[in-house]
Amino acid sequence: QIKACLFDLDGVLVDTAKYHFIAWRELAEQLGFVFTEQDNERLKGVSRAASLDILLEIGGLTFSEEDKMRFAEQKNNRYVEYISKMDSSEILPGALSFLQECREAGIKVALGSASKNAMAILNNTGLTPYFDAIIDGTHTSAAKPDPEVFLLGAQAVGIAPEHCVVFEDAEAGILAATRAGMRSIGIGSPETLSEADFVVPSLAQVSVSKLGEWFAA
Ligand code: B16
Ligand code: MG
Repeated sequence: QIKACLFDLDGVLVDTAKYHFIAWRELAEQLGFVFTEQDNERLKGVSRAASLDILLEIGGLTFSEEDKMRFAEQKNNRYVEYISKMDSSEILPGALSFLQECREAGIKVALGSASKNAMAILNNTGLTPYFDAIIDGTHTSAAKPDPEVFLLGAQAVGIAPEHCVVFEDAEAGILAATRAGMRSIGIGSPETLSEADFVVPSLAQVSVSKLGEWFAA
């Protein structure tokens, strides 16, 4: 039986991937190469530092740690500019009503995001009050597919991993859920999220009664 829902942020509750993409593309342009939307897929769910390493690999460039820190900071400043303008209209379809439904059903709700900007995004979109616990990139030491972020979330809401379900749009996040001993629902396409227990296009296809059907045991 499901007693807690753990949500990834980017790609599940809000579409911040587009802002990450614009900010990374600007950096690539400045460094003299083209960064495509397809390249951007590789950065989903990946930490900021690891994202920069992938970007530089695509550009075939090597830099000192000092330069890399500067680039990461520059990208983040641009990203923060975009997310500072976000509001509730950028919450993805089905997210708000499902969060509400979870609360009414007494199911615990936690965030498990790699982002260090998660608090600003939740506050600007008005999502903060829906969460019993918020675990983000400022609380973790290991990135997905390490299960740390979800294990901390489960611990914070006091629910055992076998009663938790994770909602994720990234393959690394689904792996993290499995390694945490939790169920998982992929948000996106079944091809990229083949390890998930179930895959749906968005949270609009999810409800508390569906959870009961899917995870009856
Ligand atoms: P920041 P999630 C992840 O968020 C994004 O998917 C990923 O593209 C990003 O690099 C990462 O957060 C770090 O974000 O630079 O804001 O710390 O999907 O785990 O909610
Ligand atoms: Mg994500």
